[in-house]
Amino acid sequence: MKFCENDTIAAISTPIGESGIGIVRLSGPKVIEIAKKIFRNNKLKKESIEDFSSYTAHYGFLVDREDEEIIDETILILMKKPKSYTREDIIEFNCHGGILTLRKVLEAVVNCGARIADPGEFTKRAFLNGRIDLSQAEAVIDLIQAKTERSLKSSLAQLKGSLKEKITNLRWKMVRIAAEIEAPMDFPNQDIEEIESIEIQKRIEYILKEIVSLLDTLDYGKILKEGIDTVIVGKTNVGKSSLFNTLLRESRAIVTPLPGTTRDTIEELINIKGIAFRIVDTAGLKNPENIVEKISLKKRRKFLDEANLILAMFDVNTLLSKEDMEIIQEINKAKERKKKIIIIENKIDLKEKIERQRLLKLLNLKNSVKISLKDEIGIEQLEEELANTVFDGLVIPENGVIINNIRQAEALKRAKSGLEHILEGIKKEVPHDFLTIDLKEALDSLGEITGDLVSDDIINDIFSRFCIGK
Ligand SMILES: Nc1nc2c(ncn2[C@@H]2O[C@H](COP(=O)(O)OP(=O)(O)OP(=O)(O)O)[C@@H](O)[C@H]2O)c(=O)[nH]1
Ligand SMILES: [Mg+2]
Repeated sequence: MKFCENDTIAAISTPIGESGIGIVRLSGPKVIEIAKKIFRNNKLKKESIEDFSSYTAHYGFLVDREDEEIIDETILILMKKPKSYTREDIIEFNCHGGILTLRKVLEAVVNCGARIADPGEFTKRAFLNGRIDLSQAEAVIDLIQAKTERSLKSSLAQLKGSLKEKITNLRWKMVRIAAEIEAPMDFPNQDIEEIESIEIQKRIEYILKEIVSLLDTLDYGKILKEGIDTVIVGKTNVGKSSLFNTLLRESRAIVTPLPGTTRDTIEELINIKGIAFRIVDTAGLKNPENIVEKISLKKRRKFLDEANLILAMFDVNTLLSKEDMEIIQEINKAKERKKKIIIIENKIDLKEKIERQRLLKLLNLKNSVKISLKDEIGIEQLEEELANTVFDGLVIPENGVIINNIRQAEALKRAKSGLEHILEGIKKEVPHDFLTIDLKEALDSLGEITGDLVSDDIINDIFSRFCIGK
């Protein structure tokens, strides 16, 4: 990705397709000059856009600069630097939403000297111009891609700078330690007292603790961001597709009294209690010799393998069958890779025949959730259970500061090992000025999270994940 501050960039910032309005956005030093060439007021006269106040909207027309032919009706919004998203002058043309019109507007601004923006380039400028740090830029991507209100809230917190604040605070504490170690050496005539090892140790241990608890939020952060891979398994006719539809609140999967209704797996993203579950409905298998069922079985094993959460369904109205036993076996195999499992007993509106204690023992679990999809009993409890199971054993930070990507985690891990090295050094009574080397490395690692010290490659990688126009 090239970056030249003298460029003025432009992009269609709204999704491509038919819509009420569409926005073409420009940022850079020449936005006013460019807009003057194509923006006319309602009497089709030229406007002195430089006199517009910042954050005001102006009705008019966009024209082709060659022949003054009208391209579209528009509302121009000017945001003058530095109080704009990129800290440069920004102009947004609110146009009609058709793709042809928007392309024509984009073409017109390019003909006047703008360059088409790379994906994420507006946000990259915001970062390079110091308006946001890297963790906030990442929050912008998360915000755009947020699937549930919970993940939206956490991205908003990060966008507001909660992680940045935390990291800056920890770095500041480390800088102070380094300064206190170095001061007596740098100013030998000033009688500055040397900091004691035990004091350094105490402070490093505190910082280390904070870093470890931040690292612990990774699993929670990733769940908020990416959701939970969930699979529904059970014998034919147990009600898998009925459950899938109920959770989705939509008749997505076909449900019939015929065993073997679902032939292929179906997958949907379902929002339950603010968490995104990627749920797969699998096929029950009646006679595994059948060629279709052979493929279905393979698929089921693959999903069991990949899922984070297994919903194991049983019919209370029947005894445990051969098919049930096979599924239990498959689940237990998959369980070795520390997955979470919920036993669901369906059809409690019918007579109870299931050997519950035996079932619980076979799957080595203490509880099951009892429901009737037909009479809609127990659905709310099941949804509670789903949310609780997902968050069980995870660290949910009270202050809302979380990390949610590997880049941030790797940087924290490097800082962590640097600090651990310092603690070892203190034990071995190495001279204090050696400690500052590790301290500075740990400082740099933390700096990578906020982007105070990162390579161009990392920056380019982060911004290339954006959509165009952001
Ligand atoms: N009585 C009763 N019937 C139910 C209940 N839940 C589902 N059923 C019925 O059970 C039958 C099978 O339901 P499905 O949801 O298609 O079952 P499935 O597990 O997807 O079946 P396959 O796709 O064939 O493996 C349908 O006739 C449903 O109406 C329930 O709670 N009580
Ligand atoms: Mg089905």
